[in-house]
Amino acid sequence: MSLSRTLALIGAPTDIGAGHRGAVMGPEALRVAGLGEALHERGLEVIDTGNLAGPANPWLPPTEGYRHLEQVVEWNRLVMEAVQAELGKGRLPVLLGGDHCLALGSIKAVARHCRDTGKKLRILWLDAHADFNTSDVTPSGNVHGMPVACLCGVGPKSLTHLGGDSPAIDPGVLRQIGIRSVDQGEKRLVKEYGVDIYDMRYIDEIGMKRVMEEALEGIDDQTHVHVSFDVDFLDPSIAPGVGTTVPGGPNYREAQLVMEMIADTGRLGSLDIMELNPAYDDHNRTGKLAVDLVESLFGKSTLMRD
Ligand code: HAR
Ligand code: MN
Ligand code: MN
Ligand code: MN
Repeated sequence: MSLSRTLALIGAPTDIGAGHRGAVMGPEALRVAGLGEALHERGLEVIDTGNLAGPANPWLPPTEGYRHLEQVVEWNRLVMEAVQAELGKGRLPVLLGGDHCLALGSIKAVARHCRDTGKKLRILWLDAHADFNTSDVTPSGNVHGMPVACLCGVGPKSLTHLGGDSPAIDPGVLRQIGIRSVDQGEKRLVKEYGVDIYDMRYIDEIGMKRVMEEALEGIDDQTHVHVSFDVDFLDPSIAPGVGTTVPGGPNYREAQLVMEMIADTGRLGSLDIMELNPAYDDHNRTGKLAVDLVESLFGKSTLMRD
């Protein structure tokens, strides 16, 4: 990672795609936990672009399999435009969520940037969930369970065609790590689309080091690595501050190793920090842990190996 990189923090305060209220407070909790200062101390230039201003959450039941689709589209459009603008300035965008439906807008912009600059895209999706639901199979209608499907071209046209191109990505660029909650119909879809999933069973069996070696294989100096970090990736015993905890996630050291090994590639080009929900947290403990892990993602522990 070249330390001359300028990071742009983009706040997206909304829980429009979630099943619990509270991720709307995520960006501020990350700031209060010292995200900007910690990255600045790492020698990076950090510009906080403030918060995007999208529609309020009307908190309605699903219609035709989606909750708040119209507002989800609008928030994703704002995110896509903001991420695109920062990439265009040569900055590394850091999206502060907000719920994970917004990864659609973020990755739409990143995928286009890669096409325009001839870079190879690799997406590391750190999550307890596969987020590959559709309106037909979703148990909830919550769009934060659908962004990966939409990115692969499966979903409502207003999301799959956001920004004009569909599908945004080939499923082959995805590596999902930490997965342990996949709904019945969703299982069939991830198999059909061939999503590369490193689930907790596989992590238990071969260990995080080998998992990451496999997930990072093929990354070279022409690769743009995008990390979509859903904080519910982490075990709830260390990260209670999310709406949808799932037991049996990576522990502190496993999560650090994930971040350290990504840092070692030197190819991180964009980042989402999603689903932090201060309403469920304990004195911003999960926010502080997210900051600690993101510091490692930007090379905090690399000096120890020099
Ligand atoms: N799979 C469930 C659903 O679609 C829960 C999805 C929860 N998703 C997130 N992001 N919190 O990963 O409703
Ligand atoms: Mn997610
Ligand atoms: Mn999740
Ligand atoms: Mn790039």
